[in-house]
Amino acid sequence: MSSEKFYITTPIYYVNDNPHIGHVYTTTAADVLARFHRLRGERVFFLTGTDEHATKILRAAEAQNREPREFVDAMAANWRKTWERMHISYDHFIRTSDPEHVAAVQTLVARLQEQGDIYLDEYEGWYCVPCETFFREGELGEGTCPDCGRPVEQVRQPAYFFRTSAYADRLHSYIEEHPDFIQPEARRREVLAFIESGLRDACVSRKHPGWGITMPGAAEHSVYVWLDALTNYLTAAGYAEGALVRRGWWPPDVQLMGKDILARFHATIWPALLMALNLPLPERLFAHGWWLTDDGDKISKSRGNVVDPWGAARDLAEVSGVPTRVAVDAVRYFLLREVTFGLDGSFSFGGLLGRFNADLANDLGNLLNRTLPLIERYREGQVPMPGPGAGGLEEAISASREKWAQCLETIDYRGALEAIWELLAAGNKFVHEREPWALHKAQKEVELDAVLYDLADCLRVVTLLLSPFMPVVAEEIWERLGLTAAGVRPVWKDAEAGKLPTGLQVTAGQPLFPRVEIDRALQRLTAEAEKAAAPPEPQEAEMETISYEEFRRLDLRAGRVLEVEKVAKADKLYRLIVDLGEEAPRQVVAGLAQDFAPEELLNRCVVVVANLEPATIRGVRSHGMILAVGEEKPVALVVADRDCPPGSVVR
Ligand code: ME8
Repeated sequence: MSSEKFYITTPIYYVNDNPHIGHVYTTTAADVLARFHRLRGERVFFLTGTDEHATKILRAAEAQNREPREFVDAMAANWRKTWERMHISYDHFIRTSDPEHVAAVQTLVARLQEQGDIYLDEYEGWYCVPCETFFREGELGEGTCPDCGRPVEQVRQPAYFFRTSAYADRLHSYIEEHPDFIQPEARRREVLAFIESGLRDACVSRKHPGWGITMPGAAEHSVYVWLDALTNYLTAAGYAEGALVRRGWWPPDVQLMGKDILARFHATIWPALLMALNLPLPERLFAHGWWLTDDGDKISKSRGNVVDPWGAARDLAEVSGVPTRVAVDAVRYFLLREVTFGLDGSFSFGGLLGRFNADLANDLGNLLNRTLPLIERYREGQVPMPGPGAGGLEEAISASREKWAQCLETIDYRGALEAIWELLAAGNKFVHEREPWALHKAQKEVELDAVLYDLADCLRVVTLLLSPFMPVVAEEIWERLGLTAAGVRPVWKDAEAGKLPTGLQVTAGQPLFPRVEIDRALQRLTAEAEKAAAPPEPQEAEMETISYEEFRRLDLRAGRVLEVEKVAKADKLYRLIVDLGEEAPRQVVAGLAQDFAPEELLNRCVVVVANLEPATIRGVRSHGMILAVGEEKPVALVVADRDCPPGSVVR
């Protein structure tokens, strides 16, 4: 890793839907590394953005009757908003529809055409739209996409190909000779095996759907969305302007992504492209695992089982009483602490609350709530002079800092957080053993000064080390320690014992992390969710009349129920997957669990309010409402009396 500059990237995300916890995971992980390198005083370029030319995006826009341009503009704005809310400190947000990027792709493709690395041939095979991936006959799993299991479309058309095969041997040797290039190790071996199984030339164009970047010199073809997307890393570093060297970012130091897009794309086509362009390869590709739902399904936009990270933060804020900004930091913390980076993990709100109580309210909260109030009580809020006997936590501080830095250099977030928590444990043990209250009672003022100084100093180092993970919380503690008012900036070289200026005025304030009663909190959220999902109360009062135009604003559709399952710990709620004839089936949460057994709902043709504003109910996203009749329980379901194609309009 270069010591002067640090270029880090996330994948650029498809904008057919809003971000979910998986995207937040990758982007937060990148954010932590970016902040870590900034803390060390390096020049950092942190890139993220949106991938906008996919077929599924065109279809999502069409499904909403919107112009693709207007649709992607609105969606890209949502993604930026999410990154703002999640405290993501990106340096550049790239969109594949940026004119600068379109120019970069066309320059790159034209150059590869000229040198014969991109050539025209005929493609015959299959295409999976949700995965935006080409497959050959033998690669299909029972006639469906081998990656996601959904139906594929047959494609036979003249198409352009990139000569990946020509670089296979070079790439294989490169990966063997550079063991750090692809991580974790298990993924590196998978990639080597994938290359050994034979790399075919990649199809890099599609028949132009009227949306996407046009192939240079071939107006009837558009550039395949993956070639378009991968180029973003070059665009942002100055490729189109011929400024790659001048800007000095190239090559990326770390590229993060999920394991789904490593072997087929980032570890093969991508480095092969760079080899063809004679450009240095990224220093390191790190593929992390998947966040799964409680029942082991991958969380995915296309599958509709989205966990909304902002919703989770808001729920946490609601049940704990902390400001949402603090809750966001707690979600960031949870994501990187819960699972070793590289492995799969499963997300549950109860798990988040558990860590909130144990790690934040207890361990971090204890050190805070002991140190600052004691300084207020015994020293009128002024950090005392250290004097003789101070430095009792010096060893713990230096061990923690070393481990933390080493872990972050090797992209081990969990290890880095554990290092901080070891220091917290040492700090809490120190209070317990030195008993500042007893020193006060015995009027051992010099010793008390030393203990209070050491504790505040320890808290300062904890805050520095925590700041890449929980930037808002770190700012808050920094302020309470009086460091902000004293104009002290958090810098890496100060992560040592004894660097706390004396005479600072500290403020204890309210506890940052009040303990949450987990069972009560879950019950409360469930009750609210049930209320939100319950059929509306029948209206006694006379209803206002509405015009036909007003009625037409309701988008009522026939939907086929594909899956039904109970929402965990919610007696009345079902999570249903409903086919509305759209590209991806919808997920709807409905309060029908006490009225119907799942099999009574399965395959029924129900009526859905399709344009109801999506809501997150108990961390489960619900998009649409199923209509039912009646005040009496059980309610009756509104169904079509014969089979209708999903998506049919109800008038
Ligand atoms: O693949 N768990 O975009 P995408 C963990 N546009 N991470 C997850 C996840 C999950 N359940 N689901 C998604 C694309 N991710 C392309 C990339 S790059 C040149 C083009 C994260 O919107 C993970 O990083 O489908 C994964 O690789 C990425 O989101 C896929 O996002």
